[in-house]
Amino acid sequence: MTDNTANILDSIYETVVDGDQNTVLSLVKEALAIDLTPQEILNEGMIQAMAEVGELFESGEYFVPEMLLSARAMKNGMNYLKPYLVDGGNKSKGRLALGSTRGDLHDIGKNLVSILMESAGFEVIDLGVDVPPERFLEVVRDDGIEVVGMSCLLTTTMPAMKDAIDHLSKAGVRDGVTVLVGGAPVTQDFADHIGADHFAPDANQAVKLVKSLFNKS
Ligand code: B1M
Repeated sequence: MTDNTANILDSIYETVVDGDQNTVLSLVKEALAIDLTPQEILNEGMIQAMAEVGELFESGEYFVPEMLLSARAMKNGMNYLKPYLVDGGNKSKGRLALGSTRGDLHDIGKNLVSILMESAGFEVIDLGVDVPPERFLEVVRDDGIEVVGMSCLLTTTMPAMKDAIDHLSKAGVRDGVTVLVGGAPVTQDFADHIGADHFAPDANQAVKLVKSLFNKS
């Protein structure tokens, strides 16, 4: 990595931490112009910056408004990168639904999973945030979705993942659907405990997993 590329990634990192959504956009454009890949920009610039924002919040230096500004800056950059990640010519390799579980308003990780799934050729039904168990059931039963991804970022919304899975079981559709869970507080142990089929620690692993699922079927 040259000084120039390292500097620009550092600047992207800092502008996301500062929540400066306009500067982040011009820096992302600059980074692409000097041939940094969208993945490098995301992973080494923006995602790492959000981890620092979390630490600043935890230590009492940042409050919700600052977190929101950083989230907006990250989303701005991510949206700009989307066309560089998604291959519009791809024929759908399979469909899945994604949502942040009930009570959870965090959607950056879920959106990243969604963008990378689309870039890998999958069709994504984005259920949004604060998704109740009934909505997960609806998309399985009424839209014939066989792979459902659930994301959560709060320890307090983790039980909602179990509720959603239990709801699928009670409705008698659990055997026909593969449930993938992820999000910062989620672990493989937790996934096993709530009866999810798979856990992915990040968006890339989630894509790998879904590719393997659809290749099998
Ligand atoms: Co919130 N927040 N937040 N927040 N926030 C966290 C999660 C927190 C860890 C911050 C902290 O204290 N360090 C903390 C949770 C603590 C806990 O539960 N133990 C927290 C809190 C407390 C809160 C509020 C309660 C604050 C308050 O109001 N007092 C509140 C709750 C709102 C609610 O949801 N009901 C709240 C609000 C917000 C904002 C709205 C301001 C904003 C979200 C904006 C948005 O998403 N549109 C926000 C933000 C930005 C954060 C942090 C700083 C960043 C999250 C993020 O976007 N990360 C976060 C701190 C942190 O995570 N360290 C924090 C970047 C993103 C790419 O990572 O989502 O983890 P992540 O996704 C990763 C993996 O987890 C994985 O892939 C991605 C990487 O490739 N992944 C999956 C995610 N989903 C997946 C699904 C999969 C597979 C992989 O398969 C389906």
